[in-house]
Amino acid sequence: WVEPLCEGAVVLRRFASAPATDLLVGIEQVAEQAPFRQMQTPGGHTMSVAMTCCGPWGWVTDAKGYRYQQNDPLSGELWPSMPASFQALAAEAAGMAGYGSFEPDSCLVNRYSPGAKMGLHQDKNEEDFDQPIVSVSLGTPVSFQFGGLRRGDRPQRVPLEHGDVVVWGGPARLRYHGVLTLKHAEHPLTGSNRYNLTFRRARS
Ligand code: MD3
Ligand code: FE
Repeated sequence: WVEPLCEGAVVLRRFASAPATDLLVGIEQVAEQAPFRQMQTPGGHTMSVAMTCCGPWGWVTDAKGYRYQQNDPLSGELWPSMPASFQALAAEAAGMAGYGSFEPDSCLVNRYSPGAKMGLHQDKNEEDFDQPIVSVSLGTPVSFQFGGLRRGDRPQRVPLEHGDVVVWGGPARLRYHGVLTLKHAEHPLTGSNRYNLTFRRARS
């Protein structure tokens, strides 16, 4: 079940199914300290996805732009620490995809409710594009899209379900990607929500 998606990217189907309940407890604990919020894009739009972060660096967006910072702008406090189980899962998944010694210093937690989506974008606020990104899907299914290195490249669609883990590195690291509108569905562990954990190395 190590399924190549394209050069540099693999899907580990259901890899996070067994630890899913622990991961969801971890998300709840993170959200007690740093609540989910819908951030503003630099263009003045409110994101439909609600986000929070854990680990030393958190990804934020506001009128000033997209960036990583060590403090939660809502509280001014450091982001909650990354649960050890999160870190271990991310490193294990990266290892299975051929990226050894992945030590993420940032975990962005995305919460999609029905109707939420994420437009095509590149993840390029990190310092070292040689480090992969690991993404863990939990809850209701969604259609993920990934394109090429140029915005105009026609994207492919990949269904992502509860427990699926994707590792993006090498030539896939800067590919455009996004998430189509979440449809209404029910999952026993998350209700109508989908969660995505995105593990990154923000700083070298
Ligand atoms: C492909 N999140 O938070 S993770 C994001 O499902 C983000 O919430 C999506 O894109 C989500 O930035 C998808 C999958 C992902 C992450 C990074 C990538 C796919 C990627 C980097 C390069 C190519
Ligand atoms: Fe992304």
